[in-house]
Amino acid sequence: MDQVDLFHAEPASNSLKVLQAIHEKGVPFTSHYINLTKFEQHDPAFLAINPAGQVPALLHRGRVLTESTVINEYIDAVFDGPQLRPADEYDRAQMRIWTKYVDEVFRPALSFLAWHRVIPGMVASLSAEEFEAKLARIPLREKRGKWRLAASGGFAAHDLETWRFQLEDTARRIETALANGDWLVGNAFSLADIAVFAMALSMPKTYPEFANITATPRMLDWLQRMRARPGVAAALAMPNHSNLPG
Ligand SMILES: N[C@@H](CCC(=O)N[C@@H](CS)C(=O)NCC(=O)O)C(=O)O
Repeated sequence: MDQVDLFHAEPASNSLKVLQAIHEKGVPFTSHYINLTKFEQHDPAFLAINPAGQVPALLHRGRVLTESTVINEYIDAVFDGPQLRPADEYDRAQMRIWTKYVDEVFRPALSFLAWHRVIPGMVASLSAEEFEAKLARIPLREKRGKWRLAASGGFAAHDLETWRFQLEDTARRIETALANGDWLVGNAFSLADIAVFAMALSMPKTYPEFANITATPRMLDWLQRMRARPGVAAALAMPNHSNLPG
């Protein structure tokens, strides 16, 4: 089996998504850790890999692939090992509804709320000039705006409230899906579980008001089942240098 190079941050969020797929499939890989707290994602060396300045990025046979959801489907399609996409086309479509929901709703809500909590402290030690210099290196315009708003504690109250509603809905959705079986789609472990777990794993700690033994008992069991999988456990055991949000 050939190997891949993976550029990633902590085993959390989008990096954890791809780390789980790689470990579950047993794909040999070289890990390149990008330290987001040191803004290494904006270093010219990394921008040469991903001009958007974001992790994860995969290098396979001299070609780069970005976007964690796309990377995971590619890994599953190209490498041997257990199948992570359901064979049944309807179930595969259901899996994609989950991965789309994670990318479009769940992950942004979680990410904006985490940035709101963490970024002001992270940039507090920088002078205004140093902060502007860091911003100037960010290739994506919308990311620059996100940094600026988060750093000043400037997210609108109604947005913060909407993101919290979305997290509450997400916990309910997960709980409802698990009424049909041990895994989110078609009674088999899939990329849907991988994508949702990458974002949901800390919810019982960070958002106990939404994910708890009374409101979401099946979700809590599923989180344990996920952690018990050797591939997922190996992904979670990757070095964790910070608690930076995605
Ligand atoms: N849609 C992309 C999003 C990638 C993304 O937002 N990555 C985050 C880490 S989870 C990142 O690189 N953040 C640092 C930054 O944007 O400066 C994907 O799914 O791979």
